[in-house]
Amino acid sequence: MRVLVLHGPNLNLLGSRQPEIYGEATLAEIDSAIVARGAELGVEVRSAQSNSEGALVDAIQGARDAADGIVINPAGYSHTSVAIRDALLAVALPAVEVHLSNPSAREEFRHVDLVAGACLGVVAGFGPNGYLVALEQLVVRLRAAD
Ligand code: CA2
Repeated sequence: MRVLVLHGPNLNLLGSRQPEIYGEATLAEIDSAIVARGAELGVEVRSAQSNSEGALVDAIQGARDAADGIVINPAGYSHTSVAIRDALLAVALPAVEVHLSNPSAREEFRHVDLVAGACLGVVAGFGPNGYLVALEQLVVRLRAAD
């Protein structure tokens, strides 16, 4: 079983800025924890980060032949991107959305999420642990569908 983990814009800055909102873990540390949990679950995890909407769309399209499911933190694009939503719907792979913070408890513009409706569910507000929960629940659904 193969899972693609996608991180959206600015998440490459994790650990260096705004730790009061996003925590102190770096993206590399988060990715290592996801890969380690994947290994425990018998799942091969690949991850990628991009600041570009088009690159994220390309990665989702590429996952059609390279992954069984997707964990995605679309970051700021969650609130604006019809293109990422359409890409997820087009590839029709099971996906789980993750947010480190809880966008519903933040500014009103973060309350709109265009990507969530293309996902099985959303994990938000639990910091890096949210990625592990998202991976675990994605794997539960993939195994149930086998
Ligand atoms: O809470 C999340 O995971 C978000 O997806 C993060 C996005 C934000 O636009 C969403 O509303 C919620 C922002 C990512 C910015 O990441 C930074 C990391 C470190 C320092 C500055 C920004």
